[in-house]
Amino acid sequence: MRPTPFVPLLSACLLAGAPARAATPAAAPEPRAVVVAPSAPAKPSAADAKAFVDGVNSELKRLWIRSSTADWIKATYITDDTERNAAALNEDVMAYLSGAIAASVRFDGVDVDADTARMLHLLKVATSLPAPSDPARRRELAEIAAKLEGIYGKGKWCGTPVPGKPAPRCRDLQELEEVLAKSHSYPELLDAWTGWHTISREMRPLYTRLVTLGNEGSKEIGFRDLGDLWRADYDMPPAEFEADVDRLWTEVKPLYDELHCFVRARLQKLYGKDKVPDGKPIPAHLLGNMWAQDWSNLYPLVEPYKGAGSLDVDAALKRQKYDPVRMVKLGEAFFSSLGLAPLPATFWQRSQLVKPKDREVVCHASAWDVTYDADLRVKMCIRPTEEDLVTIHHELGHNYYQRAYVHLPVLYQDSANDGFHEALGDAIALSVTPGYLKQVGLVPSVAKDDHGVINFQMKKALEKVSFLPFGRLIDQWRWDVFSGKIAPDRYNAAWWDLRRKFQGVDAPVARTEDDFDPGAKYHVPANVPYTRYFLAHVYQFQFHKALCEAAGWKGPLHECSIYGSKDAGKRLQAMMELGASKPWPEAMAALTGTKKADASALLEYFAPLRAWLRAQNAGQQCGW
Ligand code: X8Z
Ligand code: ZN
Repeated sequence: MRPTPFVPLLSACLLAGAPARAATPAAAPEPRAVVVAPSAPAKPSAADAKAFVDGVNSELKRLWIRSSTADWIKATYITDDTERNAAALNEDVMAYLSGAIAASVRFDGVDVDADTARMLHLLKVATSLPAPSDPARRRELAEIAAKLEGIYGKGKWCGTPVPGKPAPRCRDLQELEEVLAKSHSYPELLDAWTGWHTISREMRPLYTRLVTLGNEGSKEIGFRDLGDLWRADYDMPPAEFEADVDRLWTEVKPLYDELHCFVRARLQKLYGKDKVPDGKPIPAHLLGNMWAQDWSNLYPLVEPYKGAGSLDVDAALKRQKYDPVRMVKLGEAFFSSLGLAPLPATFWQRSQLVKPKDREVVCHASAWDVTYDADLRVKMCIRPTEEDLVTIHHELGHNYYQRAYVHLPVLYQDSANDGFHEALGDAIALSVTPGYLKQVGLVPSVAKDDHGVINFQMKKALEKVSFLPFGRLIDQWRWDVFSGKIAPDRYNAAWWDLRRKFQGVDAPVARTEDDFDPGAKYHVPANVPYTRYFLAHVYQFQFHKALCEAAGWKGPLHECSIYGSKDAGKRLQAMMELGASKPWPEAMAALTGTKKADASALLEYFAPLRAWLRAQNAGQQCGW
């Protein structure tokens, strides 16, 4: 599925630009470029098939530019009008794709060249939300998709009114996230967590309908259900892909379990065993993040050796008065040091880097190429924090990737698989080491002793290792919802079953089927497939290791920074330029020399911390 940026229907976070896979809608009426067979259906030739995909590439590009333009406007200015406008243009894309996919069936069995065959396949998986061919149902689906993302973007928690007291101030997600990140007051955390989880209740009927209509659209183009379609975009049979994801999860789970055990013990000290019991999942609101997917904010609480290595980048950013533009320039400078060309002037004119005060926007970060023509943009609401600095590198990774494959036909304007798109910028951010931060003046010194190393590793593990089960479970829930294994009357209960099972995290208060907690996570209402991030958390360490080797690095993996290495930049560029033109194992080999996804680089990176955690946890009752 296409990575695309944002769009509601689209897949991804990288939105725009990448049109395709996964998302987009399509144009309306008769697919202009699709040649409909005349009455006597002569067997088409390979040349006919090639002409067909050429036509699809040009028509899709036209339609995607229109829809991603409307999506950009909507995401940066949510109103009923921009929502309706975006839905209409996405509906056009949906219509076009349905027609083009149906028309492509006539080339089944034709002996076409490799590129044509690949593009015919990519066309079928080009959207993460195929619509039914019935126009009324298609329109309904496009409207629901736009509406769901809007509900999330506008979400606010206005507190529980207390009779006789002034109404509490309404808070948006950013403000509530700030509470989750900073507060150690149990009731304050609980209020912010439960408050945010009220915004998604109204999504439930809309989401249920999206599932029905998305499944219908998927069946029409030959998939069992929408999850089957999502899993078909990895150059292997869907069942093999699932097995591969499970293999990776099994490889990394023991490391997660050690981290979970250590963090739970520290939380018990702070909140007491009545709140954080032995041998039980951790309450989800205590992990420093609204979704318990990134525990970096717990670092001050779990810092292994007080003060060893000064890693307070937040304080340095604030002290040095970094504004959003300067933070993005710092990210750009990293990519420039690898020999990649600077961002275009239009990036600075067109991006949304600061949260506008006068209107509703979707703050969830995304990177776009709105016109599939290196019209690169980032949409964020940047705050001066280390977390946002890392996200900036993540988003710029999308933008540099988009630019590298811009010369390709639009069906190839995507990453090798969606995990590649998500891994790129993260791999670069792994080079934001204490040594690099010192070089740019964001930490005063680098502690190279064992204590400094363990502290730095803990910080990285809180960000990366904590994420792994979350990345694994979101689509498990959706795959099961799409297949019907999870029925609507168990949406919420099944969600918490998975969160307990994979993350060892539980809801802090009883939940019911009036709640719709999956909708409180952006990618569910925005319909962005999520396994990509799980893959990316594995791939990024493989990429990092390969780039470090290209840069001639000889030391431990966690100390390597490729900053300034033109050789690493060349290796990266060569992989990115392939876009989606080759099956992903070939792109993996171009960068890393191996065709497989493999968690060994991640485990190598965290080896010092893992040994340390094991010793710390000795004698503890780990697990849940
Ligand atoms: O959605 C994102 C990016 C945009 S593609 C900001 N991420 C996932 C999330 O926030 O849940 C990056 C990490 C995982
Ligand atoms: Zn991303």
